[in-house]
Amino acid sequence: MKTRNLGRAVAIAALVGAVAAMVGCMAGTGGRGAASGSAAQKVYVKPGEHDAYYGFLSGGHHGNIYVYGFPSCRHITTIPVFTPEPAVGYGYDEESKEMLGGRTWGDAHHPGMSETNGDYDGRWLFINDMVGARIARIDLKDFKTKQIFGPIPNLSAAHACPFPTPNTEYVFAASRFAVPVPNRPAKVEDFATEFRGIVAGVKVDPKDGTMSLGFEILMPPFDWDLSDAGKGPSEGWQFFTCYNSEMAHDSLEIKASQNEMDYIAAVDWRAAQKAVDEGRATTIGGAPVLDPEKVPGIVYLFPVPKSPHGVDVNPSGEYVCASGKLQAEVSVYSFAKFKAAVDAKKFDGVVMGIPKLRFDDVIEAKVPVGLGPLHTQFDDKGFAYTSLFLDSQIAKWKVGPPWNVTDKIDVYYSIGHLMASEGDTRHPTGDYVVALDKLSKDRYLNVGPTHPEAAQLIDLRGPKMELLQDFPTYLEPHYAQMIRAEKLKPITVYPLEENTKPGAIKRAEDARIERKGSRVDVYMLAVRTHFTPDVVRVNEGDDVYFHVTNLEQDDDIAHGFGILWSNCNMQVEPGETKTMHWKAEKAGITPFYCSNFCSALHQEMQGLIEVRPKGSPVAAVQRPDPKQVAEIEAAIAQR
Ligand code: RUQ
Ligand code: CUA
Repeated sequence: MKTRNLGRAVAIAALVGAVAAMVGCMAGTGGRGAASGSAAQKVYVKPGEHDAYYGFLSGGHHGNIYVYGFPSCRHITTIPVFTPEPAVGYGYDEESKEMLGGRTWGDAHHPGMSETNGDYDGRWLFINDMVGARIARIDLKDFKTKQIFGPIPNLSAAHACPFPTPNTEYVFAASRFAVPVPNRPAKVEDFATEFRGIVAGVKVDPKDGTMSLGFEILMPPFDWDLSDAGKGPSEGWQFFTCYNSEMAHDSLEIKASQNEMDYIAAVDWRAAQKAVDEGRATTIGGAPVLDPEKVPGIVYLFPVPKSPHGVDVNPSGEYVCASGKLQAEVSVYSFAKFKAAVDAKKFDGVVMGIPKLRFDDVIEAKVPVGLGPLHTQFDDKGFAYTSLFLDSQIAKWKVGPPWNVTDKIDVYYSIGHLMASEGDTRHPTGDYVVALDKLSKDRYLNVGPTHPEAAQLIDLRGPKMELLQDFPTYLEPHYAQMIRAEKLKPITVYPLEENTKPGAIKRAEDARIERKGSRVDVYMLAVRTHFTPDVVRVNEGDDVYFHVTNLEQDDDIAHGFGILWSNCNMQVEPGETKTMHWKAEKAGITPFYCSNFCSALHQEMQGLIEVRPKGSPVAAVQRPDPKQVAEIEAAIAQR
């Protein structure tokens, strides 16, 4: 016991010393984590100071996006996307409810930052819902989900998605599971003849990011897995890996691992769009679908060993890297060789109308990285980093002769994706890579059988990779994006003068309750520390729509609006108006209140709904007491 205490005292003394040294060292680093020193110093961001990077981690089957700061590895916020979120009322107010379309989950795998000239431009973040074949757009001006596009017709799940093109002309989706197209009754034994895959090109409006369907291509019934956009010399092409070229419909873990080679499909998206514009598509399920048998020149196949997973184009755009899950190497293809073979029409047969190239005609190098290679990212010094699921390692290798592995680092445990800082762009920064590990096992305090996911920050700046920090995440990041913080300039309030929502009011004297039949519209103002009106009279059976405008223009002063005994709650941010429906089920009194702590008198920010018996006489328009209105106006003027 005594020795243990002594050991502890020594440890504490050492720690105090270390912290003192650290504080000394940190002076002048701007709190963004030191470039040299211990791992602790490198992730230390002084209280009150900001991280150098934003990280956007997909939430997997939690259906949202987690925002982290790096190098501190602090979880900053969660952006709800495909799943309702009661704290902010996402999926509770009318607009977000409509966007979700009644669905309450999604499986979010691959966040994709919008790009200009192949680099992150900080405008939008796209994220797929694999299971629902949908793509969402988050506006990085306010970190809010603005559009959910889909379900994309004919597509059964969208895993190879969204992977934006270098100027965000398109985001893509490809079906993970083959089904009949159009979907109709069929026998699963007829998989090879009746079923099809689909690649979809989803157009992105360059001004506001609005997505719409550009084209679809009928593909063989393989399981389309991952994607990446060509850049530089390969710009204009989109690459997709697949497994199950065996076209098995059961026992896939055995039957889909038989072929020596599966494929990468290379789609010429400009040619595909042109073919649609020329009217060469057939409409299936409302989508313009191109059949490669009838429209040649839009897609080609080349072989990849042993059930590939990730496909990643290097920063210069010269090489396409793919890893067979059951092959201990990364296959590096030369885009120039691919293009030359296509131009020379050097084909090795055709698969359902799609010309196939010879492996030897396109391969540039085979890099022996280790077991279970999945995904590859890049730095600014000509190196690539490949995650090794089976070895639980990251391998660093040289892109270019001698194509050798120069370093390896252990990760804990079973890494899936990895994310380097701006590591899938034309100009990676080469600072960090985050390992997104599938299993955390013993790395954290035991919280029962549902373990957290494990992520690890690794420094790339030295000659050898260095593990800096472990951090748990909630279920379940797949891919992520890391962008330099200075590229994002989010707003902190919604300017009131730009609020043109139909339900918005900006003065207390405009607060009112209007009735048309059994529909009641409440135009309500929320400002510290009052709802106007705070007494609402309705009749039993009424459909009440609360349009709540938060008049604040100060940072971080959001008001909540929650109604007792109901499923109704939302958060209204400074300058924002939100609408929420509430059904007056039962005569009696129903209180409502501000559910988001906003001020010293937050607790007083409440009101009453007087629900009268059905058919009680109520005025067509009710206005709050003029004296109360005058008080509120005076209070607003004083701020
Ligand atoms: S996957 S572990 Cu959904 Cu992107 Cu590769
Ligand atoms: Cu408004 Cu609390």
